[in-house]
Amino acid sequence: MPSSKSKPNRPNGGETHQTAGGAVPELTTAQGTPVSDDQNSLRVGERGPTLLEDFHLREKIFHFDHERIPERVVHARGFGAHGFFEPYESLAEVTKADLFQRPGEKTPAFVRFSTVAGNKGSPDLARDVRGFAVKLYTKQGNWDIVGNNIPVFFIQDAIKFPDLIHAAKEEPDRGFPQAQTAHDNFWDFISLTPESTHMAMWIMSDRTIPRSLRFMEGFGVHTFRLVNAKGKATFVKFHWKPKLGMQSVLWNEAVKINGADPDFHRRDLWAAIQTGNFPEWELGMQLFDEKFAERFAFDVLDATKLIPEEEVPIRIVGRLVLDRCVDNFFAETEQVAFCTQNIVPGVDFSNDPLLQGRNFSYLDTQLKRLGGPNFTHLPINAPKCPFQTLQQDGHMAFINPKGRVNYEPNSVSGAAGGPRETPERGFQSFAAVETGAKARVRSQTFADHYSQARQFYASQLPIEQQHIAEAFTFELSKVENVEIRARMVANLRNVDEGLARSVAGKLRLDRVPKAAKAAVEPRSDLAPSPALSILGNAPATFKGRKAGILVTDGVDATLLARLQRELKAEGASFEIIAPAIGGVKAKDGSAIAADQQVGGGPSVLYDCVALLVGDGVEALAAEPAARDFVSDAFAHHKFIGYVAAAAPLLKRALGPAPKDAGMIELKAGADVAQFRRAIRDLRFWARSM
Ligand code: HDD
Repeated sequence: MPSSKSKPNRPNGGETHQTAGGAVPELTTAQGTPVSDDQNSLRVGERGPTLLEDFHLREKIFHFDHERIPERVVHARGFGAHGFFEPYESLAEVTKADLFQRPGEKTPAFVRFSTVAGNKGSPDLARDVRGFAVKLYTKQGNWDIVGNNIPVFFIQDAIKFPDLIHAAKEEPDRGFPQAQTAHDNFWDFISLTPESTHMAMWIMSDRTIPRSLRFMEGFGVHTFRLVNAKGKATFVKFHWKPKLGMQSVLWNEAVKINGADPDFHRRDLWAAIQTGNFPEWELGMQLFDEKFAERFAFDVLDATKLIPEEEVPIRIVGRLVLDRCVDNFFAETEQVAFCTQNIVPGVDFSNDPLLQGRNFSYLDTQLKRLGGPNFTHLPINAPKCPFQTLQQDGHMAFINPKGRVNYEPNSVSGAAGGPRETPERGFQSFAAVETGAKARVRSQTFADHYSQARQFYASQLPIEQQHIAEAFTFELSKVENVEIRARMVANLRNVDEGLARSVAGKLRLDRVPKAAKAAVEPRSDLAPSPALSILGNAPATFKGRKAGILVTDGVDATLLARLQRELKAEGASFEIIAPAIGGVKAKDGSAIAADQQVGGGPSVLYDCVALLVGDGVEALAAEPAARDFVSDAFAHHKFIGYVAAAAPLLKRALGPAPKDAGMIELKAGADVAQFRRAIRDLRFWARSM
């Protein structure tokens, strides 16, 4: 009888990867029993039935069967990283929160970015709000700022959240569309919910197609309170400002990125951190008192409104740096549980009805998702400061009280008596005085649904306004019911007549519908807020961005090296794209390695492109992927550096030489330096105007 250890018995033809003793860890079962054979199940004879007693097989399959946990009901697709927060100054005058007391002291942080509507496997460049959730492991407990990359929200009351999400997600009968708001149910709900109009403007702007998670702002959205040691409260809105500035892609690019690299955002964040280019945001606070809240044109408890930076300036108080990728995606990014209710002494809630509802939802959802009340024991969720409760047992309890006493009050003195409350240090709610009749009402101060939508639109540059009109056109063109399209345009008439007419025209509506009836007459006297524009606040640097350098055999190696040096000096990265992944041979005979084959490295993955081609250009120009590389870069307003030899490729991709100042011929080092200066504008917008 042949031995079960004989070489042909192994599926890979006999090669073994057994432990040779020493450094290689031994494979065991979950019970620690060493495994002798992980290739074959236990059977009777060579061709006989498998035995039920094969505990290794059963344990392995059993565990595999249960590998998935329910994905988040919203924000399922996300990507997280570790880092730290450090304050620039003491904020003791406004808050006693421990993390803001000592300038330069680092508080560990974990951040998870996400999209909202799509499932866990949906593409990164869906047009969607991005979640921006920050967990700060302070010395007085965990503080979660569970925010988004947009400062306002769709709805004013948490009771509407299930409706909003049902409408946004795939339709229940057919199970599609995935990760898109471009369908009937979403726009049906939005067009019937005027309070969402402001948010609709934001989601149709380029904010929902960010170029990188690193180039997004973040917002706490709600008004919160900070409370100082004397018990004095100050209202606050939280902002995260990216050090590398904001940047988005074009919709046409987003669609193509989703095909070329559905993991575009997570790969980008991973690569940046792994290469030591740690993304950084500054924490800003808009601080204001009750008096301001009373005189402000809108209710500060209404999450569909923002406070313009021009009205309450943002005080920059510290920075958040992400400097470490996760070791294990599931353990950290998937199991992290953010809860708006997680706050620390010195921070408090406001009465924002959306926030109040969220405070229930997040704790509740973790029970389903993580399977029990002990999710706080998981290393990613556990505080990093000492913590002790009298909670016990339940599924997977692995922090268990020792000793006899598990209740309070008790008469056991000292440490054996267990943890005790600390009135001085412990969290105390701000003693707000609340009165009023119990009722299901919406305050009249929440009733103006259009004025800030109008202000947002007026604050955009013409090209940004054009993108908004195009986004509405795209989305509403996917809506099958003409009445819904018209109802949305009727809402837009309260925002901007030009926008409404342009969208109506592009949808070819029979007629421009009458403006929707507004609960409160929209104001037209709100000054534009320049801070709300992305392009108006462009960063003027190519730092953190990526160039795509297309090469063929015969490339000028000196010019290539110069370009690479300039890009590095700018703090940018680059990839070499070649006809074959094996690379090319330069004019001087040297071998140039490739990062991408031209079919796998379309220009949508890069912020600018350079065409450093040589003899191989004719063959390259025959490839559709190479022509798309050029024509897409051109259509997406990217700066294009090229050498004279690129003429046949340019001609086949773009037709007869459409030269503009965004296309820079690279003859010598000086041109490369000029190219470097030009790409700091990120896009050559003049091309479209
Ligand atoms: Fe929410 C997840 C942000 C309103 C209920 N939300 C979730 C995440 C973010 C936000 C970033 C993902 C956290 C992570 O990465 O794990 N949500 C927001 C913002 C809102 C908001 C900025 C409005 C200002 N959310 C909101 C409401 C409700 C919820 C009104 C319910 C009443 N959100 C949830 C949830 C989720 C969630 C169901 C799903 C997974 C989770 O909590 O942990 O509880």
